[in-house]
Amino acid sequence: MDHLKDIIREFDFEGYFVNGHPIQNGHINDTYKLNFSCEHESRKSYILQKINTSVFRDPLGLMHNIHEVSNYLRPKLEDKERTLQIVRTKNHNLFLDGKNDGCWRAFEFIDNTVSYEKVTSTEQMYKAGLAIAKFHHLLADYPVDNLKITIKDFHNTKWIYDQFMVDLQRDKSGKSAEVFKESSFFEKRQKYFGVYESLKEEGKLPIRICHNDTKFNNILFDKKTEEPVALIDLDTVMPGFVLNDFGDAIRTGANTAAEDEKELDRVQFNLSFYESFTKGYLTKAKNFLCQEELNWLAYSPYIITMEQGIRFLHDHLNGDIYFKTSRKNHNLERARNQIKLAEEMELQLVRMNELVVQYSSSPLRE
Ligand code: ADP
Ligand code: GN1
Ligand code: MG
Repeated sequence: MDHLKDIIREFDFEGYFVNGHPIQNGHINDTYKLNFSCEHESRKSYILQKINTSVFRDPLGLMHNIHEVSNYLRPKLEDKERTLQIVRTKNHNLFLDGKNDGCWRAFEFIDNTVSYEKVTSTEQMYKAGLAIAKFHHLLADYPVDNLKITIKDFHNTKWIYDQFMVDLQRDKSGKSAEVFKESSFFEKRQKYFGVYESLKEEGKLPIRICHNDTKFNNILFDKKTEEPVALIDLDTVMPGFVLNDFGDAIRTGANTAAEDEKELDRVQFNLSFYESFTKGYLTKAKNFLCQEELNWLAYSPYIITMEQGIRFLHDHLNGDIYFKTSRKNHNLERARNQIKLAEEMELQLVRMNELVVQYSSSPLRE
């Protein structure tokens, strides 16, 4: 951690720096947990992150969003619930622009919590569904235009697919032939990619403040009570479709294997986990979702799983410049994993939709 000492000194942390270690479960930023010693032998921990500025090109806009949203949420939370608390620099800035050393920001560490890489019970899914619905509900009155767009077209699946196709056809990397099977999978399912945007154009799908990265490990649960405590990783909080938040939590939570599991037989879709999450989410969200959101809810895990598969495959073609990788063909393996998961979901779409109808008491989609 010696190389971080100059960075650490710039932040308004309480106490004396004792030690720290990297946390390596995210694909985007470089994250460290720092431990400090305060008066009366008490300890305090912080999160220090190097913002990935190739992904987030406007760090000030990004920190503005986190500052805005967390401040808006904090007074509305219940006793044991938390949101990110930014630790400012000694110059009172929301982040440190270390020029050649990159951009850094810090948060209070949310203690006594765990994040699950793999979900182990229907209860965890149910509670996560409730927590995400609550997040949407609490932000429903927040003025949408106050937030910056941190990544344009972040969940515009059609745009993501089109960009992928451009690079596939250019074949700069010479890998296009190798991914023929995978790219054909997406090509055959293109009709799903522009649905939300078209509905928005027709005025049928509302834009709401969403998290946009509801990967299961972005939810912190209380170690003891196993209740959700916080939704972290607020880098992509911005206007969007709730369908993406619903879908992404299921994409990650209801996969029976890790996102990069190579043994594809292990990649199954856990329908009970889907049901529990849907039940939890709709318990709260059925009161504010519109009919078109309900119509597409069951399809949203399927669509975002394909979107994620395209993103991984595209990064493989581009030479792994976006998602962190730790082995050769890592992104290709992740893409294949998402394709397998999408195939598994495809078999269950009718049942998935029936469950939405059941838990929302909405009329059956045509
Ligand atoms: P990335 O954008 O790279 O995914 P995250 O912001 O999700 O980075 O952080 C990575 C991990 O660090 C999280 O999954 C969580 O385990 C931990 N973490 C991040 N922020 C906090 C926090 N404020 N309190 C406790 N743990 C945190
Ligand atoms: C990234 O930051 P992290 O690891 O929580 C990515 C998500 C992907 C996810 C796939 C800003 O999330 O969109 O779904 O990897 N975040 C960004 O694992 O691109
Ligand atoms: Mg994360």
